[in-house]
Amino acid sequence: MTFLYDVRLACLAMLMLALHLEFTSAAVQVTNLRADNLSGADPAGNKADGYVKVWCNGVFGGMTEHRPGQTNPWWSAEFNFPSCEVGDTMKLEVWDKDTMNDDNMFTCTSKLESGTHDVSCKASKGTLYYKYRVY
Ligand SMILES: [Ca+2]
Repeated sequence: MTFLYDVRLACLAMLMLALHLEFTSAAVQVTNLRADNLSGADPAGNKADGYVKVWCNGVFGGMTEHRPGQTNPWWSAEFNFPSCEVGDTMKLEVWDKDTMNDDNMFTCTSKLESGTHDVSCKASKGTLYYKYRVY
């Protein structure tokens, strides 16, 4: 019986550890990135080859995949910031991929509030939408 009890205790300890890791692995999560009416940064009115770079409190979280020639792109990439929290600043830059030098089309910043939020950021070269969740 003592052995069985120890196994149960070990399982409980592992479960608690797993839950702890789950909660601390993503303090802020950014998902559901998409954009409307993106216009290319190049002359001659070409379509944008959009992608997005994401920062939280100055920490670079990575970038989305490219969406070549799309005016209303969406991105499947998700971003996690373990050390970000309420009050920190989220920054997203929308870029147009080019052969030589990529163009920064516009930048969106917002101060993080608790809970889950759908954010839209309208600029002259398009509108960016994303969702973030503070854990
Ligand atoms: Ca381009």
